[in-house]
Amino acid sequence: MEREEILQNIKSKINSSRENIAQCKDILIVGHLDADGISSTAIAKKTFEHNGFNVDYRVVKQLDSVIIKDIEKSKKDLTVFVDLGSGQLDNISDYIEKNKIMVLDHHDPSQKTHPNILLHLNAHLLGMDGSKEISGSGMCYLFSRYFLEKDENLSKELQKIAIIGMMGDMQLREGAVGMNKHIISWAEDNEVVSVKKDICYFGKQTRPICKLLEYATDPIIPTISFSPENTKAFVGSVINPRDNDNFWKRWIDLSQSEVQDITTGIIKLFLSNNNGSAKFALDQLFCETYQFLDETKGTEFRDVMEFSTVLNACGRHDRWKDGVELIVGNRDNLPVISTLLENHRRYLAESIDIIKKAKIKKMKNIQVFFAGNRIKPTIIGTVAGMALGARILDYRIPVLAISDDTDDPDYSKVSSRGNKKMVWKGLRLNTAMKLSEKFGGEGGGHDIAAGCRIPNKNKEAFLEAVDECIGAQIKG
Ligand SMILES: [Mn+2]
Repeated sequence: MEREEILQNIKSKINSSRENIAQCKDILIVGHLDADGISSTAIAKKTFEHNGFNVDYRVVKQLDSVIIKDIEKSKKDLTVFVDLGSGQLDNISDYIEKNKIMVLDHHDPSQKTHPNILLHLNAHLLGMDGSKEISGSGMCYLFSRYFLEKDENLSKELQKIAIIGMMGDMQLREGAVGMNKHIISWAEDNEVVSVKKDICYFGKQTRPICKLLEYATDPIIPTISFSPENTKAFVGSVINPRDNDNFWKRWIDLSQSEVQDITTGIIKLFLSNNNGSAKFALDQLFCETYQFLDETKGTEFRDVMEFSTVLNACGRHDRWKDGVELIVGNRDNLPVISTLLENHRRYLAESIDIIKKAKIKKMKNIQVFFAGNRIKPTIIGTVAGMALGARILDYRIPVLAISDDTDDPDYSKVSSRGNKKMVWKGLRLNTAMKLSEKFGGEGGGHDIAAGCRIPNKNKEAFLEAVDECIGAQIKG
């Protein structure tokens, strides 16, 4: 569908529910517990507060019956679900009978309608692919854009938050497409963000160059990744890694020719270790990167990838409130945030050690790691992805990491991770995780990273089915 048509459609949906929404005073926003959900929550909060509503908010891992009961106690005039809700409308029908709601989401929707659903803006129902063309934060931004009177400053702020959510939802991995691209172009026109092709690794603003390369995972740099000695020797052989004051240079401190020298050196390593052609190496190594122009260079908030990682850490360690405050511009809690990041890194390192010592079940096309209760379910996917990148696990096949479901002893949680190369060969982990539905579970996600819940009694059968499914994906 044409973009203008989609936007018109959104406008008219908002206009026809505007009066009903305006009659509500006290609002509860319920968002999803990841960087996109936290960004969505922040946009919705700003938007409603801007128009004088009383806003309360919370962020949840999933919208289940326990959470709904708890939400029901808060007795607000309107509940606004962001980055979740579209798919759960049938499950929460009792709640809808008694409470007015609205939903801003980009996940697969239910078609349910009810007079108490004042507005349901869903990417798919509007003709967009919610898995890559728009995030939850993007849906919230579009709502805000047409719900509020035009306000340049607020729009700039909200465009910025929308982009953090896109990154958090992994929709910018191959560059923005669809409505994401459109929102980013508005933000570029407003000098909110600058987009440039750069090395794809994490930490360009904050990590010393040796650390950035040592932790390079997707793609891994042959002989360099995870070897501090080799990394130091490599960097020292191509550039002077320290500046005039003897500080370690970060990626952003490098001159154009230093960037060139390092890149050429890395490409040579790829080629001499049989990792495909120079073009293939370059394609893997470079991607679109996004910088916020109002943030200080060298901080976690300048680079969108780093910013969204901060929010992820907030969500996963139960500090979502700090995350929301951080993006709405309250930086009083920065010491808390930096401690949180440090703890997050330590927790990841400890979890990697657990994987190193664990017994890995090898199947034909997947490998399985059983974590039990040793790694938090909110972190295990990240850890599994790192272990795959670091070649602690077999880097040629995806990993499924299985942990206890802390909410229900009869279930397990499965997090699966692949890498870019596997995706190019056809891997679609979201499709594989959706197989859980045949075994009494539920799941979904992205091609490169996805998850599900599965009843323990069907675990083995499910793993067999996934193994077969992924075998077929990669062959096909
Ligand atoms: Mn999302």
